[in-house]
Amino acid sequence: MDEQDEQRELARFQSIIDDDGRIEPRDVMPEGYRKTLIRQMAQHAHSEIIGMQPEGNWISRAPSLRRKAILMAKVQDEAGHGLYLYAAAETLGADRGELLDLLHTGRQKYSSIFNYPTLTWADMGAIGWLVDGAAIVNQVPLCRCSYGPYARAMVRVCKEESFHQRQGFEILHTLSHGTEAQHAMAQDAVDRWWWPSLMMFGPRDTGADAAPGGHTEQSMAWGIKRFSNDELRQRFVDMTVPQAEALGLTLPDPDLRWNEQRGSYDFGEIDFAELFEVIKGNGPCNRQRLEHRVRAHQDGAWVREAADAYAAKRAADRTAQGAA
Ligand code: FAQ
Repeated sequence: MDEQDEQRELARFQSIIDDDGRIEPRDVMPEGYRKTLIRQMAQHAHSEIIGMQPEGNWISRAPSLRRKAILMAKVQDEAGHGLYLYAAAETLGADRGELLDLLHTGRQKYSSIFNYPTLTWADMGAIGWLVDGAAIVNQVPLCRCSYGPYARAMVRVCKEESFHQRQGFEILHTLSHGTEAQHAMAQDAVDRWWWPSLMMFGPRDTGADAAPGGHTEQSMAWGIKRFSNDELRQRFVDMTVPQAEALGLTLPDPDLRWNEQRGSYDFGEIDFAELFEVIKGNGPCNRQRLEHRVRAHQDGAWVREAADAYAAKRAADRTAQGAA
């Protein structure tokens, strides 16, 4: 493509963005747009597969067969979400093996939330209710992302996340209305997961707790992100407070109160120093999560080799059939 053609194609890209249309894999796009999408989608995919670990930890200890079956299905769903997202990143020319290598060597991130330990069964409820709840608030707008394959993957992911959120709510509801000890266990889990869930939305939009070189402004201009981190965080708080009341549980924030003027809840200061430490690799479980992930990848080498051998055999058979 000569320079003039490229300019024309880039003008076409901009007009699709301006008209709130969808960019598809074969469309010409600015290099920055492609790189931003690969970064975000890869981090998102990594979060889904690392996110299997905290809950996977409780599959063998679920309190009933029904709970075990549900938890296994949920963890399996997260693996599926990882697959949709890696496949969507591949439509931009990314190589899945290379993305995994970037994760395994700590050069690409995954969500901070999965670096916290799951200490009791009630944590399964808190993850479903709060972590999947936060994920839904963040991901529903991504169903309108300007990049078609990412937007379409998100539609399916969000449907599944809604089930996840409801099963978490149901676990906590059962515990909260059970014995005194069960209620205390549910409250303790919510106390531990509330603030890290608010951190999932990322650094603040402005001020001292904003990320140096943050991506929001450019990502919003490109229609990748539709709302800023603080806007989505506020939406999550407003949605969650009445649900906590319905559960009979409290949220661990003395500053949480309805603000009549803003028509939203005010909430206390988030410890962003903690978020930045976890993102840097210094959270409670960062090392354990990455080591486990690398080990699982190594253990799965024989499956990849068998799949390659099978594909090569099929290709050879087809060639032989064609020659016959
Ligand atoms: N953790 O300028 P921004 C799930 C990084 S849900 C770690 O705001 P951006 C479902 C950010 O990457 C969780 N790093 O960046 C599930 C950037 O670093 P970089 C996953 C964080 O991209 C539930 C820097 O800080 N969901 O898995 C975090 O515009 C239950 C500056 O930040 C998604 O990934 C964080 N919390 O906005 C699974 C959703 N926050 O790349 C299992 C898609 C920020 O410059 C069980 N992603 N950073 O080195 C997004 O919406 C965005 O990427 C944000 C960050 C909002 C996460």
